[in-house]
Amino acid sequence: MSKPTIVDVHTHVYPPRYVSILKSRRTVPYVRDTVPGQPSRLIILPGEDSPSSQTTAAGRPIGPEYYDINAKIAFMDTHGIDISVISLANPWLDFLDPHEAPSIARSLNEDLNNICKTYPSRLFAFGALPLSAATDALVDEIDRLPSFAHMRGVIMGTGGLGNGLDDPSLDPVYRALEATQMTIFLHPHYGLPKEVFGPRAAEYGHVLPLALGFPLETTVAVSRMILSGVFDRFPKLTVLLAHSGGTLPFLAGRLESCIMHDAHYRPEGRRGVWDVLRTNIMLDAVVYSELGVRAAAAASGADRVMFGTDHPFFPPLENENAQGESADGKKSEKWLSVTTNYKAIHDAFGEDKAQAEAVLGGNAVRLLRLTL
Ligand code: 5CU
Repeated sequence: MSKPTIVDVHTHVYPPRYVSILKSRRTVPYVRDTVPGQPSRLIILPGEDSPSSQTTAAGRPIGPEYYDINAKIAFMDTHGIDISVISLANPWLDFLDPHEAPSIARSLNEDLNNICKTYPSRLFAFGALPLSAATDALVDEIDRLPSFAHMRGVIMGTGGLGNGLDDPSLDPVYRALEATQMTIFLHPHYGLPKEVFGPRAAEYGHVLPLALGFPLETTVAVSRMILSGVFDRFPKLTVLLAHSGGTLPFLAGRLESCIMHDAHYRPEGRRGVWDVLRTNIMLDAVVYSELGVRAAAAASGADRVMFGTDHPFFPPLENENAQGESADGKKSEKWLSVTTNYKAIHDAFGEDKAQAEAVLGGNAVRLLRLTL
C-alpha cells in the first residue's frame, strides 16, 4: 500500500532578504544579537521587548529553521511531510514604509518562488502583499502571482489596509484574489489589547497572547469579513484560517443566531455563516486536540480541513538554543507540537482512515491545486 501524501499548509519561513530587513531595525519587529556565541533573537510580537515582558527572555532564538530552506526540508523529512506550502511569518510586510513596500513585496515573492524551485515537487508558497501601500500596488502584485508556478495564495494578517478586513477599500484586493484563484491564508499577529490579560500577564510568558489572543484575533477578523458581506460580494473568494479558525467553529452558531436576532443589522441577500464556512473557508488543523479537529471538521467539513505544523515556531523547549538539534547534534528529533497535531487528526477520525488521509494531505492537494 502506498504511503498517503502528507501536506503541511501552515509552515513559515523568513527568507534571507527579510532577515536582513529585520537585522537593520531597532524597533519591533527586529533581530538582535544578545549574548556572544548564542543565537540571535527574533523580536516580533507587539510589546515583546517592553520592560514588563522581562520574565520571558525577549523574543525567541532564530536559527537556520527560520531562514534556511534545507533546514525546512530536513524538518519535513523527520516528520514524514511530503509537501509544504511555505509562507512568510508574521508580521509580514505590515510595518514597511509604503514607498518601499511594493518593491520589497515583488522581490520577496520572487525569492519565495525561487526557493520553491529548489525542491520543485515538495514546495509551494503563499506570497506576501505590500499592505501598507496603495491598493493599486496590491492589485498589481496579486495579478503577478499566477505567473509564479509555485504560488497558491497570499498570507495576510488581520489589519488589512489599517482598518481591518471589513474595510470596503479592500474590495479591489478581494476581487483580484478571487479572479486569480489565490487563497488568502489569514493569520493572526496583533492578538488582543494587553489590558485583557491583566497586570500579571508577563508572569505567564507568551501563553495568553499565543493560546488565546491569536485565535480570538482571527475569529474577530473573519467574523467582520462575514458581517460586512465580503463573501456575498466575492462568492468564490477562498480563505484558509490559521489555527483551525480560532474559535469560529465553536462560535459560528452563536454568530449566526446574533445576526438573526439583531434588529439593526438586516443586510440584503446575506449568505449564512454556515454556508460561508462550508464554501469559502478552509481550516488548518493546527489546534493540538482531537476535540479541536472534530470541531473544525464539523464546521467546514472534513474535506476542507488541512494538516499544518506552524514550523519553525514551537520547537521542543529543551532544544531552544540548538534550534531543533538534539543533544548529540543530530537534527532528527520529532517535535511534540507536530506529533500532537498528527495524533489529534488520527484520534479525531478513528477508523475512518480515508478522512484522516484527506486531512493529512489529500484536501490540500485538491483545494490548493498542488501539482505543477
Ligand atoms: O511563537 C510565536 O510568537 C509565534 C508567532 O509569532 N507566529 C506564529 O505563527 N506562531 C508562533
